[in-house]
Amino acid sequence: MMHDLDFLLEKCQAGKRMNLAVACPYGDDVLGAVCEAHGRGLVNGILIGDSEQIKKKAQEHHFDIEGLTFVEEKDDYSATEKAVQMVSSQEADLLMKGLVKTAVLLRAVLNKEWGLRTGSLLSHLFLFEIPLLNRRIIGLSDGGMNMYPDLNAKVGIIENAVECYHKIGVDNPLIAALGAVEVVNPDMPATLDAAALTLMNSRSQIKGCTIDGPFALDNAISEEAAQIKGIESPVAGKADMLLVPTIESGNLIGKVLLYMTGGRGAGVILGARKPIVLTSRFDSMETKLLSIALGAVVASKE
Ligand code: COD
Repeated sequence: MMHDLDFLLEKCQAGKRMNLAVACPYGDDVLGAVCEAHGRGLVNGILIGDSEQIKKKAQEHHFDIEGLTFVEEKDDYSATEKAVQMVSSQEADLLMKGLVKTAVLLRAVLNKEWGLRTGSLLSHLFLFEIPLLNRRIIGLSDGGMNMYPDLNAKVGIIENAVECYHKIGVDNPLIAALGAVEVVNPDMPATLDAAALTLMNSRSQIKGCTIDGPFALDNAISEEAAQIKGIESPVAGKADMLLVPTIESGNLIGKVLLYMTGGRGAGVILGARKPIVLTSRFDSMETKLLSIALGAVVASKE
């Protein structure tokens, strides 16, 4: 069980400095985080957009832009395209979303000619550090990209997450497939998928992790709750990652953890040629910095 996300900053600092291409960094949130990450030596920041506007914003907020690279692309679509192309041509090692709509960036990433597709499913993984659980780290997928994943997509989501866990040093992540209850109920498709995934894992169709489910959220994260329900499982109460059934359930759990429990997090899109750092405007500077570090650690191991 991991605690405290600061290890990501340490791992990132100790590794090779990755080149981070940021599309449209006009918001003070992303620009501030990139300047901070660059200043700390975590990444080399490449800012793609209207340079004048970016510099003005940096000046307004006293951000240090010393050493950052500027690539001039005034139009948002061209800047997004350029940022994606810099990653596909290996001029940059990872991508970050600035002040551009998530769907616009993701569509550019999925572009068949110059995007970052690999043939695998792309999915979003968020690692949360939860103060109420002694800063325990719990991952969650997918609350950011795949809306209503079927069983096949859930396999893809798990495989992406497992690869990421291995890269950050967790050799056998414990994955809880969530539903509303901890028993299989044929009227609740999420519980059927959870049972199928558990069997696929036990028959080595999905490797590198231990999957169990269905679980309700409480018995996935609390050993006491699991005990009260009489659930015996290596994952019950100890889950490293929660596989959620829909984007709404994942997004809601994530927002509760970040904004109602004072937690921090780190989120990236996996399964593309390189990781994509995707944060929301309201995320704290720490969450953005940790997300950059997570992306850079994953990129450095590819
Ligand atoms: N992985 C790999 N390929 C994909 C994926 C994926 N997750 N999703 C779509 N594709 C491919 C399809 O196979 C197809 O070839 C092409 O992309 C277009 O597929 P569509 O028509 O289903 O995709 P779009 O363009 O309508 O939508 C793709 C988005 C990623 C934009 C869409 O799924 C989306 O908006 N997701 C939610 C993102 C969001 O709003 N997140 C906010 C919460 S933070």
